[in-house]
Amino acid sequence: MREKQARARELKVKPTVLKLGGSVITHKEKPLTPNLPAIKRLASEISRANVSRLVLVHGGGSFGHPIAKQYAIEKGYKDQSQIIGFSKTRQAMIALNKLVVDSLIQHNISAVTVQPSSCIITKQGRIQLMEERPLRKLLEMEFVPVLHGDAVLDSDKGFAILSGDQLVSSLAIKLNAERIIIGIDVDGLYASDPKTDLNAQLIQHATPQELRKLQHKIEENKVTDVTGGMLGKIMELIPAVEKGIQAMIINAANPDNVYKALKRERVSGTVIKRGETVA
Ligand code: IP8
Repeated sequence: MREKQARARELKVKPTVLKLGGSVITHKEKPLTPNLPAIKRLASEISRANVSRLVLVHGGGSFGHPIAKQYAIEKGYKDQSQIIGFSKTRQAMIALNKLVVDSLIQHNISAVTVQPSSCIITKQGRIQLMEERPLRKLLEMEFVPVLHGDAVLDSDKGFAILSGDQLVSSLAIKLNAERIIIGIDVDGLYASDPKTDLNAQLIQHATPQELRKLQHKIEENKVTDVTGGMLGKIMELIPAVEKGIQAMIINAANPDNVYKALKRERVSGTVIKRGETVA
């Protein structure tokens, strides 16, 4: 009975899932270098927005990716020399997560880390098992759970890298989220790389079908991400969007964008939703 009442209460406010990209909270080109002013600013924006039922996920940036790449963790277990790399990748993510959560707490947000590697197992890199009960309970009690891309155990490959984006999509579906906000370091999804192409065009609206069609046109950016470039990350959102959850991709490096998106104020970016587009 109590369980039922709690579930009913929980459904009254659907959660918002916000991802802070690794390229925003770290200096991507300098290994193990956080962007502390950005972390602090984002914590302040999240605090000001004061959204109830918020789930935060952050990426790996220059903490998770270079180490995971060095030891080819995303390829799964091949030999013993990778084992220490798995530990180092996990530890780097814990270090980055601590900076994020410390800053959130300093801004009076009741943030609590939920380490994905402790509650998720993947199969060929895809989430196979997730213990979500602690997460639900945290939300019910108005905590802000903070998860992150992680090095996780994999039932086929031994281990794998779980991207924050796959996690966002999966969490949004499991928790019946209202919407997803993805904060990256450019204004949204472009038809070509805006960092190298001055004429790159921002895609303001897209449906999953349109994204699939665009897939062959959009250039993958050649970053050091072991979890794929921008397009791969965006494609991860499709299962959630197909369930009716709207996803918005915004530039979190621009002050106040995350605040505005959380408050449902106008922000330029890419909106991905099911059905007809106006673009
Ligand atoms: O930055 C990857 O998460 P992402 C996390 O969301 C690691 O792709 C450990 C590389």
